Amino acid sequence: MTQLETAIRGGTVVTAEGMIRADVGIAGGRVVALAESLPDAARVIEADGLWVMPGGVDSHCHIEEAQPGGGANEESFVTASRAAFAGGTTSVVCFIPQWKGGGLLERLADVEARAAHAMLDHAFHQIITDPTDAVLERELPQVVAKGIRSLKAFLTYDSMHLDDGQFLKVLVAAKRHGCLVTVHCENYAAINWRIEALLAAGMTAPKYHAWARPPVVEREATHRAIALAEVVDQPIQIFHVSCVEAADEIARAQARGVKVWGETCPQYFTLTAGDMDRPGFEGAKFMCSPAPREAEEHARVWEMIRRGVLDIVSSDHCAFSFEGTAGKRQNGDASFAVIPNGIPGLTARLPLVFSEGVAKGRISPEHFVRLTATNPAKLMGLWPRKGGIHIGADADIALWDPTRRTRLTNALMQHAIDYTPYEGIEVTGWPLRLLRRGEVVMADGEVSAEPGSGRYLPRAPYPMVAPRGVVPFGFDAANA
Ligand code: DUC
Ligand code: ZN
Ligand code: ZN
Repeated sequence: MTQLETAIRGGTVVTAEGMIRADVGIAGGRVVALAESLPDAARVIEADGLWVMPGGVDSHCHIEEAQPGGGANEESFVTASRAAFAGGTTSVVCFIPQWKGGGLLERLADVEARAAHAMLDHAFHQIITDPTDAVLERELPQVVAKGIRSLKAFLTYDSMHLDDGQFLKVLVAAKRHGCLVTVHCENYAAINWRIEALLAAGMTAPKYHAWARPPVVEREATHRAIALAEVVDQPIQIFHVSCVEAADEIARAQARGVKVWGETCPQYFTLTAGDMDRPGFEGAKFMCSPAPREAEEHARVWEMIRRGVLDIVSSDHCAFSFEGTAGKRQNGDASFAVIPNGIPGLTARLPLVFSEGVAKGRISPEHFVRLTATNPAKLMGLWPRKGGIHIGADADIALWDPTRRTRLTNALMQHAIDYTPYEGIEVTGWPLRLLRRGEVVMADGEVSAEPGSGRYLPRAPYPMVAPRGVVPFGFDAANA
């Protein structure tokens, strides 16, 4: 047998398929042995009473994303790595922006330079906001050649939204290049119309963020995104599904055989529209898009998770501090329409899914692993290297105490942000230790990785995002 560098002994290994009592042997940063009992290794980690689970894969995080007006998200690749490790996550997929009127390649170079400081392993989605022929024909092939195999489309926001014609162009380009398309689904015109009316009526407080973008605008855009993807025969993932109305659209399409996947986030089963109505300006701390819904929606989201309609839980970590020049209050107590959208969640994601899901008996431990590690790794083309504990996989392993109770505080998040929307929530289940490629990068909350030790994860073509070969009248307009 290969000489073991590390043996994790005495724990219960939890994977997407099952739970078994097994020791895990690690060499060269990979899992090389799974056995009832392993011989001594250079280092032995005792895991009696603990669950040995794959490190989390968070396939939707905004990290150090540069802004057109200068500056970048407060969360740097270093602080985000610390936050992720503190919560049991070892890999992320984050974003390369495109600014309207600009190209892809200059932004790619900038992101690569920033990500060189990461401790996390990381891959990228390419955001497309301006799908000109030059961008799609000359630049996109170079982006794909770098191993970037998912494109992100926004159907709302002034600075990012695509109309139907532009969205179709992105779908076609993705189909030609073997990429997944991920989509932010909300109706642009309807939201802007409601924002104008709310502001004109003097309804400016943070809680009106939810009033501006009710579930129907999410449902409509989800339906339209799926329909257009179906016309092109291009697989898509619907990002951050907040409500059953939108999830129902996904379920219907899945039943027709369409290749569409649904992601949700912890904010949609823990936060509510009522949180945005907290006294003073506090509500801004809970503002993200889509907006958190009424409390009754939480059980419906869980039902969609249980059914497998929503098969990934990401954080959509898109963090702005409350105070400070780039924060939620950068414009003072201004209207909801100018408060930056997004909340931090990289650290809290796994404990919240575990606590609300496994500890409350809504899902099995195996389902937890699927939602938070295996499914994102598969859908993003990172499997079998990431997302599981099997021979040959990177030894990204979290040791969980499934019974430990923890009250969430901002200090525990270890991010660069001055608040957490989850302050005070008590969770059951917590990661005590984390290995990234066999190296202990977190022990009892102490993060020890070196900046720059994270690896970029280029993605090769993968069959999961291949088109079905079903197009209207058998005529493939994307390849005519
Ligand atoms: N959509 C995202 O995907 N992330 C942050 C903000 C948003 O609207
Ligand atoms: Zn979005
Ligand atoms: Zn996002």
